[in-house]
Amino acid sequence: MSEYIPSTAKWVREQVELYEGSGGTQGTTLKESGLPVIIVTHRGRKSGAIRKTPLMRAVDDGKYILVASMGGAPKNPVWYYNLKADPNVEIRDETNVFDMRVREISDSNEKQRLWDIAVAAYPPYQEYQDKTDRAIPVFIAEKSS
Ligand code: F42
Repeated sequence: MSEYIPSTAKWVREQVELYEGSGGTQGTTLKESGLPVIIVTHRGRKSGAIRKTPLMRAVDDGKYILVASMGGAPKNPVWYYNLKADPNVEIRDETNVFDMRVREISDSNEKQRLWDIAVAAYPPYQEYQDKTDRAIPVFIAEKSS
């Protein structure tokens, strides 16, 4: 069983600990925004370690939209590369945990459709995209079992 290596970002590490430690009953929103958050458990592509990444919850027809926004930073978050290397993830949505498989959306029309749903769920995504030349990647996560 690979070890879990927490995020290097304290606030992220603490949210994961509260969220999972409470069985998905606490720490399930983004700070004062009150907007819902999910936890994506994935595998480090170099370490093979278990990694856990909170993301905003955006759902389309039972599938989760994962937005590698990283606050509009010029570079993709590292978890983006982990998901590309191993698409099999676990998503915790409050008290529900699902085995899912992710795929990056490359079709521009489909990406725009999902992007609009994600922005409706978390409006700052649009500000992040507006402030960077990086095309913020979007994944869809579908139930694998
Ligand atoms: N980030 C988003 O991009 N989108 C969101 O919607 C979002 C929402 C959100 C809500 C709550 C919250 O607490 C955090 C939220 N975040 C959101 C932040 C998100 O959880 C991540 O912290 C952020 O996206 C940065 O992800 P990251 O994977 O770049 O994390 C860094 C800080 C990190 O943990 N780096 C590790 C380190 O040691 O530097 C490496 C992690 C890793 O995966 N290593 C790989 C391995 O093999 O283990 C190797 C990777 C490689 O290729 O080098």
